[in-house]
Amino acid sequence: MNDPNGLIQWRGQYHLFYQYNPHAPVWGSIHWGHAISDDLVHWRDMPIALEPTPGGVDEYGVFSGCAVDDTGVPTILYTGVRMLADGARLELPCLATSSDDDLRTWHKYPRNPVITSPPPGVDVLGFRDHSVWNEDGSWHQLIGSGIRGVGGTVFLYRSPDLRYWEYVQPILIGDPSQTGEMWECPDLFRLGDEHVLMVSPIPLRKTLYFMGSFNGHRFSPRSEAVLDAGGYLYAPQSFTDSQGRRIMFGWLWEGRDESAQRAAGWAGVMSLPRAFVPRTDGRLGVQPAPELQSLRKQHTSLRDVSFESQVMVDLRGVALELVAEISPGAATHVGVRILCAPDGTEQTVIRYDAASDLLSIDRHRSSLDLAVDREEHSTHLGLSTAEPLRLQVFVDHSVVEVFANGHTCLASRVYPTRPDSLGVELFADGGTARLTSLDVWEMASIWP
Ligand code: DQQ
Repeated sequence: MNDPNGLIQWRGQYHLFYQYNPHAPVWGSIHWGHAISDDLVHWRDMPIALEPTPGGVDEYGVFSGCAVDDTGVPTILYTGVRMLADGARLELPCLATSSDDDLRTWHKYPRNPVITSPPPGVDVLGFRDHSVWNEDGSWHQLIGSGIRGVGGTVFLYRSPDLRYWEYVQPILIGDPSQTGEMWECPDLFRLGDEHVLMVSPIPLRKTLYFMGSFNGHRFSPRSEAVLDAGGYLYAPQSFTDSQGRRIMFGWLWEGRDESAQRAAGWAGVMSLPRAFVPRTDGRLGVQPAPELQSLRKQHTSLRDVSFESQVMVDLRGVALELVAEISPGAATHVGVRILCAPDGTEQTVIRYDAASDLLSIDRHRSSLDLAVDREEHSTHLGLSTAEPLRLQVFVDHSVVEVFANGHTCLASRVYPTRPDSLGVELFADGGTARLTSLDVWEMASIWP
């Protein structure tokens, strides 16, 4: 699987569609897979929702798109892709509707594509992926693109009925030296008093977000940042649920090579659902969906401990949630080691460097398999002087997701080889740190 698609809460159920190759665990022959959940945690696999139509405008693939409620009719806008004789890809917006409550069956609009070409006179690098919403009685659609030699861009269209679209203009054009040449998977939403625009630029291999204002035809960015600094999250999509929350999923790609993916028989996972929350300090607030707490099982905790060197945690495992609040104090580095072998030959280190204010995931010793990714990823956390490090870490076999201080995320992939690489420990280097609280839970499986 790759990108999340068509996120929508319909008749009380959450629907997660996703880019899916049913034939092999590598990218290709793109269909839409489908899963349903009542609680964002437990999912039911559904039959394939959309497949390429031989001889149709999407015969090469049904690429990414989104879902909307068209006054009671669930409607998808996706990218239909066809190969041209010269080997170039023709990417055009297509529409499909469903008439069953589980959104199992989709009917492609017979007059697809709903937009027959990119904006005239513009030399585009791609024209795909959709963000659609209704405002002031009219439908708005964003399409990801890039203008050759100019930069990544997001085009805006408007429509009275989702079928007839009028081109408006680019809402934002990036600087190719900073933000890549083509923007995949644009997603625009309001959060508090501001707007957030996410894009996944080629060739950056990470997702950027801009915070700023959208006035109906142009987006004015106030700030720009990386959505997840772990190096694995890409092509996220968000939607508003019935509680008014803005929930996001992202694709986490693999950190092992194609032969290992073929041997495993699968590749790619969804991130945990994340909720965006407005903040007053100008940053984008992100937290794991609180529903995940329903998976908490066996628990251990520690309160108010001063420590230097290690503190062993008496819970071990490959499916854990850890919540810690640590004041570095005199320590130069503090953090947590997970998936540790008893002799330390395998371990993944989540480390905060107080002097440089860098939070990192260090995978140099994550796996004895030398073929998997092992480079470190880090980001500035922006802690103020007295602010403690607040970590929430989810470990799920090869997936590690770190949430820090309500605004910083690093998702990573690790592949320990030893069955006893299960240990958890806190550490402080170079001085005494203070642990205000630590809670660790073993997490239940989401599968019956
Ligand atoms: N994945 C899809 C595209 C999108 C890309 C194809 C991003 O629609 O641009 O599988 O990962």
